[in-house]
Amino acid sequence: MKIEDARVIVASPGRNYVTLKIVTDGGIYGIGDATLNGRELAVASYLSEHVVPLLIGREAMNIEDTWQLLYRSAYWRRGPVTMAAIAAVDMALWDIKGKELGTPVWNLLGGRCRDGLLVYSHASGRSVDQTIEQVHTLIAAGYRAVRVQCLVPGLEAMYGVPRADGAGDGKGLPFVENDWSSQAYLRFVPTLFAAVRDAVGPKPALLHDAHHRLTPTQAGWLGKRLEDFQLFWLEDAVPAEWQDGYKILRHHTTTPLAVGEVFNTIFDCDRLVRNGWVDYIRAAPVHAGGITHLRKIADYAAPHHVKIGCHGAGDLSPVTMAAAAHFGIATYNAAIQEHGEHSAATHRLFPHHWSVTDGYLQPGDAPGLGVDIDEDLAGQLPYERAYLPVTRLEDGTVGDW
Ligand code: GCO
Ligand code: MG
Repeated sequence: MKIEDARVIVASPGRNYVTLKIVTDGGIYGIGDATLNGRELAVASYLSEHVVPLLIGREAMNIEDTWQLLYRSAYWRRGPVTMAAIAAVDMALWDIKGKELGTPVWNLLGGRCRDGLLVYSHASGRSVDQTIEQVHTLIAAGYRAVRVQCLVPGLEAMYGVPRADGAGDGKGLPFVENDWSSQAYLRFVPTLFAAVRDAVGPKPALLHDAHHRLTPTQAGWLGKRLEDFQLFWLEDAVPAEWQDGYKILRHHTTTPLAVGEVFNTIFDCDRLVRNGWVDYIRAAPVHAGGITHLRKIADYAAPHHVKIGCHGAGDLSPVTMAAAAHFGIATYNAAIQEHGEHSAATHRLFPHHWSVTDGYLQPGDAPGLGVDIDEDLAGQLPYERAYLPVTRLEDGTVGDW
């Protein structure tokens, strides 16, 4: 079965998504997500200018061979743009293989090894009371795990919290800069978790995302103060370009640590995993080379007691959620999956068989990935330039978003 055509579809049902559709000579097609939030067109052009010409005429069933060819032939290996492009091809080829063989991708990955994949959703309030209310609402809706973010008193806007006018937390907007104070944040977060634990009791899993803003010693201070509230994890406490930051952090707290939504290969995870400096790797199928490469990361992590909890924010398309669902139901050390919100228009654009019931993600039984794209609708939703924000520290220097 040869690849006959491949095309890149960029559509914006409220935010931009980049999708690759690969069509075979037998008419079977597969789709893959290539969305890199804020840099979408770089991946779209990498795909259409450099990758698609290499795909035409290739055997569609040889996923590993195509993966290796795209990875090695570039010479300039790794990086988010390259790896998101390879990921899209990889997902589309798994989708095609499943359709050709008439079976869901999870079956091709070894079959189910759990009943459902635990998911976490987001509670994000502008006050502690509002945040607690959202945690209660999510638990009532069946979620067993909730990420808790709340606006730090004194700040106007921050990561993970809706703006004062009710809009998203700054993502998908023209470029904005928000003020940031790590000191105010550090003072506040332990009081937030004391209040939330008090309100919900010991059972619900609570998570928190520090979004790469702290130094190792600041993060150690925070992690230590959160120990009594038994977080499921503290995410991205420090940026991980310098992995030894996690070594320092690890020695200051027993709060479980998660990192890796910005990782794109196994090399980003290597020292963290090998040295046991983190508990969870958050690489996602879309940014870490697809199902093929994510499986290798998971297999490397497993004997080191490191689990996988894939990134799944709303800027990763429902195609990635499908890939994560198939991966997670069939991968022994997949522990949890983020379930970010998609707009109603996004669900319409990407009809899918995956679903979340009773706090668990189910991939469904449709052949392939069980997800599609409505190309007519995509044609009516043109790309809109959008940026992620940055922060400014009190003295005016640029901080981490
Ligand atoms: C998360 C992430 C996201 C990222 C976003 C960037 O944990 O869900 O931190 O919210 O900020 O995906 O595009
Ligand atoms: Mg995050």
